[in-house]
Amino acid sequence: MDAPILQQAPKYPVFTLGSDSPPTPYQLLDPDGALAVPAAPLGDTEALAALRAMLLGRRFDERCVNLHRRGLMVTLAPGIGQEACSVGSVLALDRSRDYFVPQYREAAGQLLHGLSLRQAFLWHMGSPLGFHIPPGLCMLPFQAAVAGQLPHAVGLAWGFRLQDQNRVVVVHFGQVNVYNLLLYDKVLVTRQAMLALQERLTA
Ligand SMILES: Cc1ncc(C[n+]2csc(CCOP(=O)(O)OP(=O)(O)O)c2C)c(N)n1
Repeated sequence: MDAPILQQAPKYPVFTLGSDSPPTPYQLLDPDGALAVPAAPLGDTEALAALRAMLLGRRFDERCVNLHRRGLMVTLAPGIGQEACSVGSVLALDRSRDYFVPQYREAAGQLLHGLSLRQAFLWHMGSPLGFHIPPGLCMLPFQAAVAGQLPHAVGLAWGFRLQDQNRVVVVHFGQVNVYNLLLYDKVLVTRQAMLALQERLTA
């Protein structure tokens, strides 16, 4: 993919942590499958490519679940039912320079962003080779430690900004990640890293 497909991102509702009101879902389709917005954000070709990527992710996860049930895989966190989240965000990226930072349920998006099926399978088989990111692939490896990917993604984005590089970093995380980030060690690690960097920059 040479250029971002979504030239103009739709305005998503912002959910403030601790707020009483639940977030308003952003819906493109109504429960009957009819278009709920005036115009489709993707053309037919782009929508088909997205669907293909989602189906590849679904087949990959289903195959992994089967192998896992037969004891042939180790850690497994399938993304079945949430393929659109990772595929949608990857569609907005320029694969040659923007980074995709996954947690562990984003196989569909990772495959679309350029991860090979072999590499994806290797990780689930417990091979350290699964963590090797080939040169040119703008992606960090899967992350099993909840919220561990967040400081990495922030550091990456910050580094690009300091170097005036016009690159986007997208990071995925689940609901519990937010609490891990706020309550546990990650916030301390991130804060410490930020302070150390600030010190170096102002020295
Ligand atoms: C640092 C850390 N603490 C605890 C766990 C155990 N653990 C594995 S998955 C998980 C829940 C994560 O939930 P969420 O962030 O909502 O993502 P989901 O798996 O539901 O997609 C926890 C607590 C872990 N992997 N890492």
